[in-house]
Amino acid sequence: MQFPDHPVPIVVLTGAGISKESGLDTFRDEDGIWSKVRIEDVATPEAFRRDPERVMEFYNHRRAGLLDPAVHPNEAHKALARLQESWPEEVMVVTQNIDNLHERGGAKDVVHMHGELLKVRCEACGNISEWLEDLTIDTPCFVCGSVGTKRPHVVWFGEMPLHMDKIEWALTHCGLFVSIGTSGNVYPAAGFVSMARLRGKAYTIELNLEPSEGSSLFHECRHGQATDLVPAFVDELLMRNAA
Ligand code: BV8
Repeated sequence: MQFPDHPVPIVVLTGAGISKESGLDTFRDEDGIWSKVRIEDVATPEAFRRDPERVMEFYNHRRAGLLDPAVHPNEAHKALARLQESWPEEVMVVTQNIDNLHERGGAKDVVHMHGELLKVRCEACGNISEWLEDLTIDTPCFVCGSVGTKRPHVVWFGEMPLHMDKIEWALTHCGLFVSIGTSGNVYPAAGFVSMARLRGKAYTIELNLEPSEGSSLFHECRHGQATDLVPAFVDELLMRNAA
């Protein structure tokens, strides 16, 4: 299969690696988040039922980290926004990240399949609202007044990721699938490359620091830092289109 020779709809999947050079930790690298805390203690519905304060504290810490003035979108986030703006076909950015660096880098309509760190949800009334402070179990819902029902608006292990219908439709209709900064360990995102290849007949490319779990599934892999690879890849795409 060849790289598409005309503009096609693109789906870009991003993971923690794209935000690493902005100062946010990845999960499964040597010094990553899952080397310091156990998934079972902080990122499952069972953990939240067992010890909500511990889970709140984990996300309060990460929220404060994201709001640190030193954390900015990097050249990879900005390059994807440039691609969205200049590419004649749709460019859907689907992210597993719960940070807001794609939006701050200028990307539009970002699909957050694992939720958003700066939002909270009330399990009683379903209200989702922006949240920039620490969250405690005593924080009442300002819509329905319930106490003890607010939680981070994130998808934990064992929960259904968000926007799956929209993502699967896009994967089935895209001509190019690009996976950036993800280790390919977490499903269903790790299965998107196969879905794009088999259902969408897309050309598939991995841009990552090192070969991911599923790197053999891609037509092409480029390895290096996201801030080098992504701007160069976007320039290449836009040049091919201009030629
Ligand atoms: C579900 C919460 C049912 C938010 C996270 C088979 C099929 C389907 C499901 C399963 C299956 N097998 C197992 C499952 C269940 C499970 C799962 O996948 N378990 C794994 C561990 C085996 N999945 C689920 O429970 C999901 N729900 O499946 O529902 C369903 C079934 C079918 C269809 C639909 C639904 C829910 C998963 C959500 C989990 N929530 N976190 C938060 O706190 O953040 S997961 C967590 O991992 C983060 O969200 C993160 O985004 C995600 C993925 O990690 P990565 O982004 O890839 O990060 P990682 O550190 O691993 O890798 C970083 C990469 O970057 C590395 O390769 C590194 O080399 C690279 N890198 C580093 N620096 C750079 C760089 N690259 C470029 N430049 C750099 N500078």
